[in-house]
Amino acid sequence: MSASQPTIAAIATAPGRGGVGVIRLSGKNLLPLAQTLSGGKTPKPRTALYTDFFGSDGQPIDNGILLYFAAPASFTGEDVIELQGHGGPVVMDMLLSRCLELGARMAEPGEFTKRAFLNNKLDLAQAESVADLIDASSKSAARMALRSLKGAFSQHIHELVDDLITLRMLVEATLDFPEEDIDFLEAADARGKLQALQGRLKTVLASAEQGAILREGMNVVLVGAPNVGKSSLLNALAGDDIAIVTDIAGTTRDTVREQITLDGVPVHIIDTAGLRETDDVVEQIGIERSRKAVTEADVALILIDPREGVNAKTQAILNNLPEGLKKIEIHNKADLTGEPVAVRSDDLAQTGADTVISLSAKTGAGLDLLKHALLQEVGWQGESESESLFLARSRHLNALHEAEAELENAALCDNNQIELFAEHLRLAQNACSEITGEFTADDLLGVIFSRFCIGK
Ligand SMILES: Nc1nc2c(ncn2[C@@H]2O[C@H](COP(=O)(O)OP(=O)(O)OP(=O)(O)O)[C@@H](O)[C@H]2O)c(=O)[nH]1
Ligand SMILES: [Mg+2]
Repeated sequence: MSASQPTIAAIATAPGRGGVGVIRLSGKNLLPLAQTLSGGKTPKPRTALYTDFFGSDGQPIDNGILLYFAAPASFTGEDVIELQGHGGPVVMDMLLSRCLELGARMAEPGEFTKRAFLNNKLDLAQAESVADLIDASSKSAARMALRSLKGAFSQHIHELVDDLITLRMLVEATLDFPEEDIDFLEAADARGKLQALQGRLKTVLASAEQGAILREGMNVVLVGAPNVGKSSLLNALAGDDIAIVTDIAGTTRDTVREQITLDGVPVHIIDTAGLRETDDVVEQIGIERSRKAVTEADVALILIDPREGVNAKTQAILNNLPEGLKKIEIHNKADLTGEPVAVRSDDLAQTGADTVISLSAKTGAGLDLLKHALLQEVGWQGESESESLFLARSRHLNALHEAEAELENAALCDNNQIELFAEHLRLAQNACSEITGEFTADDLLGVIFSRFCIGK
């Protein structure tokens, strides 16, 4: 990185009060700043220095621990200072202002990690896993993010890229000696090697797809006519009285959101106002929000009372469901209707759903069937495999799919299309390298790091 990078500073701990608050600085040649702040002491690298932190008037602002990491042996690869003071918002603000006075500027979101990436301390997939670890919403997600941070995902990508490079070298060598190209693809077993590569890519992709489910979770929306038991089902799934339940149609007026975890997979459930024509202004707004929630969902649970079947109200809802939305038809109130609690065949479906489940939100009978069906809808194969999964982002999946398509194109080339064969391999390699950031446009970096929190 160029020498002109300014010193950056940020409060690294969460806002609010805490026992300890940390301010982090990164830049070039920070020793003089450390000396000024600590009133003339010279910190030794990687050694805790207990000191007062002084203001410009020579008065202490706070006291605590100063840690100094000399470049390049630091998180960012630059000089890094951490000030561990008392974790109150006022003290932290005063300390931060003092750092700015001494020449630092406020760090942008993710800027520390971005510098670590630009100084080759982390590759891009590792940098992203820093944010994933902080944002992890389940233990398995946190475990996977940490494994990616330590380079497990990158390692698999590097191995793919290495194999691609080996195959490319082989092919490109042939391009230099055109008289040999007649049966080259057979002679050098280029096709066999390509097939092996395709197999490995497939394995990585499968792990990444499962990991993406854990990372993104799924959005489930409850829809249906008033009074069918949507809120009751939300409460049953959450195991808590989140939403108000009454026998008055139109009880739920606003969308109610709740997150649960099924087998480690975060599931965001949205209960909606039963869509119906109404003069009530508040309910109308709620219904509008319901419509919006539906557009963000992965899976819709369509609740009906099988005694009524798909009535006009339900039909109106069905007409407005987006194409491609996965649907499960729920026959609720099984305790009243006498339908056996079961997953039933989809030719019974009155709503075009893939699956029909009879259950009772009130007694909880059949809830396990629903939970299982939800995990199946998103393709989750079970927590037991999570040790080999990668907490992939859609960016990673897209790149892997692109590489997969290029390898397929390469496989289609015949013996006199070796240049084309080589070109597809090159494109596949570029796609893989996008994941680790060796081949990534600057604007993409901007997008990735801007989603971090400040101070990281
Ligand atoms: N017996 C029985 N009653 C149920 C069941 N599920 C819901 N109910 C009752 O049906 C009524 C309506 O339930 P809600 O959960 O409020 O229905 P809703 O679909 O959220 O209704 P709106 O918010 O008005 O659209 C309440 O009296 C519930 O106790 C069930 O499985 N069995
Ligand atoms: Mg309700």
